[in-house]
Amino acid sequence: MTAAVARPNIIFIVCDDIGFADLGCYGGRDARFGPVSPVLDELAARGLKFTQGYSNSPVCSPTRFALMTGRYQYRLRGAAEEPINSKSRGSTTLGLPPEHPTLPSLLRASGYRTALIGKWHMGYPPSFGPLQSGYEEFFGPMAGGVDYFTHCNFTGAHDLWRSHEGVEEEHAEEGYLTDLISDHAVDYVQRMATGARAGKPFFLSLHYTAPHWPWETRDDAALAQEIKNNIIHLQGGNIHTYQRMIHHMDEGIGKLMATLQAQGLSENTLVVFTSDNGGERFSDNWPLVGGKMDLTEGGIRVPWIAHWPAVIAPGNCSEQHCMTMDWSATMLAVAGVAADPAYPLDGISLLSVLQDPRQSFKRPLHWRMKHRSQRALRDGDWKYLRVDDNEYLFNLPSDERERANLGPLEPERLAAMRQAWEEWNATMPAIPPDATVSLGYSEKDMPQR
Ligand SMILES: [Ca+2]
Repeated sequence: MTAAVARPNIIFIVCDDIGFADLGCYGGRDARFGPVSPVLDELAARGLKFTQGYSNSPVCSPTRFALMTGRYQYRLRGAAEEPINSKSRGSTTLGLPPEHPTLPSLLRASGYRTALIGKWHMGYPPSFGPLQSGYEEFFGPMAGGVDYFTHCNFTGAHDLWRSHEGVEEEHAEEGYLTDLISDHAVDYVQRMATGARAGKPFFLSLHYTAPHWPWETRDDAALAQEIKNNIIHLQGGNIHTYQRMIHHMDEGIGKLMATLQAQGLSENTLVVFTSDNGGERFSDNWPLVGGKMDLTEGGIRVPWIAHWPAVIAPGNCSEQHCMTMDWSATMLAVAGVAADPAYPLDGISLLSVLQDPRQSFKRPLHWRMKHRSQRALRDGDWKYLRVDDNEYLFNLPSDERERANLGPLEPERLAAMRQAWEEWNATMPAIPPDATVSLGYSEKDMPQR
């Protein structure tokens, strides 16, 4: 970064369970009503789009631990839950430990204003919560999934919160959650604008629950009453509702971008958009296979869009390999903030790629899941994958769909990648025996491919 560019504001947008090809700019089909994501498509056109970017996990809360810490989530007990579920309310172990340095705590200590608007999903107060982990402000749910109208979680408990005098308090507010989150984000930027123009930048985590179940659009308040005891909503939904839910979020991001423009902040605000994991039952993950909970590409390859007119040239595409925690490192780098030496980052900054998309660097990426004993290593063109007791080797540029297993043709390469994965895994804590796996549905509920 040149000295002429002041430290940017940062808005990091994470949506929930979107598929690799749900957005128009990633090849998604139009909906009946037209383009699904015109705002995000324009953001990509005016910014930088990554085609080989990943989430740290194929499921919600582990990815969020990696985002917050800039480290492989396997280092923390709470992140071993696949995912944290509502039964963990009251737990003193299943959450993000408040003493752990985080992306917002490090930015805040360096002078940033910080807020989380949207989903937390890393443990419940009083032991855990966003205000204990670096955010000055919070509005949103603590759980992994809540109804868009009743704001109740899977157990039926009301789960909408806000910050009040430095602590999280339960908060009732009527409205469609996607719109509430957008409105609170717009309000936050308006309140921070004067300070931001005077050299006090802000970091806003904008964590939509959309397009996660239940399958409700802005017009479905009556449906929310019908399914209030069953928000996983296995008997409902369709691609049309699903696309509308994404569109509602896209509209909100449009309002936010217009607010940045009106406040004179759009030039030097880094806006990043991604998903916490791959797509769920109504998602389009084309051309990838699998989805949420899978280490096949459909579970972990996600959209990554970065928009920052002061630094990022418009209209480019990057094939740089990266995962969620690399973006944590990137945000610290653009703010000129060092990690805590006692908690060195596993993430690597992508700032050089943002500045010049022709740049790229070698970036091996590792994953593991208790669910089905999965493991994966992406290294260059190659991917080593294990699911249950089966091992595979894929050449991703020639076979993104992971159908042509080259393991039998290249046993030495497979063995070398297995060895590399095991050497990495030996540097991580073991998977705790009592870690839980929670599946939303199985083949009893709907046929699998
Ligand atoms: Ca998710």
